[in-house]
Amino acid sequence: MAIDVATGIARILKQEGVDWVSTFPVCRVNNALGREGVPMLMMRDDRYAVAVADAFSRITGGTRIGVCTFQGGVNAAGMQYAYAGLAQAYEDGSPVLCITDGVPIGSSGNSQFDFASSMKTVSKWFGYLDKPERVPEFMRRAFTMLRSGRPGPVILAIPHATATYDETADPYRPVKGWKTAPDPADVRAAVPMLLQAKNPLIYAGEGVIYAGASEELRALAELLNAPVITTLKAKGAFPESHPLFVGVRGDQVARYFDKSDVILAVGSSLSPGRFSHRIPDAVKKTVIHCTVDELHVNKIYPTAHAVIGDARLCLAALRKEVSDRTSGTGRSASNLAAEVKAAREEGLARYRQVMGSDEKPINPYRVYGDLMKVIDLRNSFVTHESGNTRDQLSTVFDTLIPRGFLGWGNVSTLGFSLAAAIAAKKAFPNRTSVAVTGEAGLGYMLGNLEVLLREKLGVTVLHISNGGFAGYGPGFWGPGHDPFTHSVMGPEDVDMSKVLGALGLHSERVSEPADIVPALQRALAVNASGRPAYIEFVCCQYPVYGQWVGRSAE
Ligand SMILES: Cc1ncc(C[n+]2csc(CCOP(=O)(O)OP(=O)(O)O)c2C)c(N)n1
Ligand SMILES: [Mg+2]
Repeated sequence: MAIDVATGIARILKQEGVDWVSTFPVCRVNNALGREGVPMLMMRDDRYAVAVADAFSRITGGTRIGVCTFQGGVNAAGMQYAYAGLAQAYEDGSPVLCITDGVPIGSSGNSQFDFASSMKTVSKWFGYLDKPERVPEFMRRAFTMLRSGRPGPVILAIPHATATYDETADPYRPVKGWKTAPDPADVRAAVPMLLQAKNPLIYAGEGVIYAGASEELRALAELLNAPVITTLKAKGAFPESHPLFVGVRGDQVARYFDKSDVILAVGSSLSPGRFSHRIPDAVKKTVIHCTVDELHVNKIYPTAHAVIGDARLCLAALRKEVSDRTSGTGRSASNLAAEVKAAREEGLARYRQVMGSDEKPINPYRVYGDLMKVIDLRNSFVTHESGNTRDQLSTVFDTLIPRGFLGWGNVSTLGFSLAAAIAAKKAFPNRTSVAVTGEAGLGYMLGNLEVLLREKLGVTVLHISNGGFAGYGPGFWGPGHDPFTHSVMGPEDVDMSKVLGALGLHSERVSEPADIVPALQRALAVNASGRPAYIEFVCCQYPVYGQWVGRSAE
């Protein structure tokens, strides 16, 4: 049975359980998606088309693959704009599938910008479909890469979407994805170090979420009696109400990093960046690195032992070994849990205080504190923006379930929060979905807010409106910091709630601290009937939050 390439791809996506595809036109595969009944979530620019699909893969921990299409080929305008989204997905290791038109044979080399080589720098695999009958082969390979090993984007370029092939010649069967289990010898070598440690510490990365390993992490932490720190992207991998949870950042995190003698890093590449910790005095500590990617071993710090494999299988193997060696009793550590809990409370005290603040303009922490009171923390999704909302929320937001909060951004690209909130609504329609942004993030997302209305997505955008880029204020990064690029029009100059109200969102502007809770409740109520909401909180600038350990001054 002869079918065209685009139809073949659309049918395979359906076989792979893909329910919708995000897009910004034009891409030839879209015609087949429409004909084959695959709904398209049309964003208002190409970067957001990528970002929504990327966020969907992240939020579902890779159990459901986000797919997007955008313009490529000889007029790769869409691809040039989508590049920002691709770079972000690649940087953060998100298993998103991107489909675009390829440059047809006979037209290569005509433009200045080299499509293929640029795509290769931001993908786990860039596939150029040079023959129509290779559709099943390429799709199999794509989904194998998307579901196995270290996650990352896959890009397929389709130069001739209307070329035909025989669909029955190589019938497509969905790909399951494979996990690797650790070498038992490595597990046996690692466990004595953990048991003999004076102050072991678990540093958990996003690999724990992709592996669905939160339960195993909790069980091992309890058995080892070890405090747990998570990375920004893994926030929520460990229940933050647990007495062994130290935090993501802040004074108590620094204290436990300093104090540790053995660090079990799991599901993290251990790459110190702008929004992660640098392990202090790492050469004097014993680092046990549990990772799916052996090329991350000895990347930055000397690795004493590596346990290579899927985080869930590694944690399960370590737990069994610890249990066997201790007759099930684990490592005793007297009142460690109470100590950790007290240290966390102490570290958070200054923020908890401002969470109850009545000051005007409103302190942003008051908004976060009230948000935590209003939403069901076990049935909600909240995400931050680049800027103070990231730094503040990742310091204080209580995340009780995996992906109850999405931390993102090894480098953090403004505007991603809206894409994440949309993806969360698609992944979990019954969960409250909230994006918290400053004015910079809002500027990026403005054009895409129409999507919420058109698609009836009950998402709430909370704007910490403080008239400037609070992290870029005069002197914030010490003497010599450039204060010239800080101020924008603020709440005295423009009422953004009117702007977004005119667009059709339920919108409010809140200046009184006492009005925060009722305004949030009204927003969530309209969300329940599929109407998006926007609340502008007239806030002060308050660039105060927990620090990353060992980050050099810039
Ligand atoms: C695409 C992109 N360009 C530049 C930056 C650098 N950047 C990070 S935060 C920020 C300003 C944030 O200000 P605002 O949104 O007002 O938040 P506030 O910190 O005031 O709450 C900028 C320019 C970035 N993160 N992403
Ligand atoms: Mg601001």
